[in-house]
Amino acid sequence: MERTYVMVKPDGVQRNLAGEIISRFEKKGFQLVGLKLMQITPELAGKHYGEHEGKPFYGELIDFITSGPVVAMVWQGQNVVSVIRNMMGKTNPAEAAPGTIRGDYAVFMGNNVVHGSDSPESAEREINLFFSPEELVDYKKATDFWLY
Ligand code: RTP
Ligand code: MG
Repeated sequence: MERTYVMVKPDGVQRNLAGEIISRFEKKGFQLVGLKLMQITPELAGKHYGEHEGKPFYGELIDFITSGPVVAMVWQGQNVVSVIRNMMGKTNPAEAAPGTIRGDYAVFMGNNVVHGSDSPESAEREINLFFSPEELVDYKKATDFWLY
């Protein structure tokens, strides 16, 4: 079953949106398999956002993502990577459609409340970066039959 790395960013935690964001993915029918509140170090931030090193917004991005605690999560389900990206909305909240998380709760590119892996390959890399295998829980849900 496909998995993705999702994170409520520091602005989302400060604005008490963690529960709302988790709730959307739960109601959609995805399964939570890993969850923790953590403070990202500059070193981990550099690894996570390595693809953006050298870009003009890189410094601000690292400062922002290390500015307060984040809620790190792993979600599982069919096509979970692309479906969660769609539920998040466009990177720039000003362009994100109403009904998406960024469309409903954010206005500014730098503070867009949520992260989700952009491909299954990124998901595997990011899950390994943020979670050890023992932190991920493999379990059956009684409702599996009613989903998908
Ligand atoms: P994320 O990785 O944070 O989930 O966001 P994303 O995939 O939608 O966007 P990405 O291209 O990976 O960019 C990472 C974060 O960098 C900031 N950004 N600023 N000023 C700019 O042109 C610009 N481009 C990107 C955003 O905060 C974005 O979430
Ligand atoms: Mg990205």
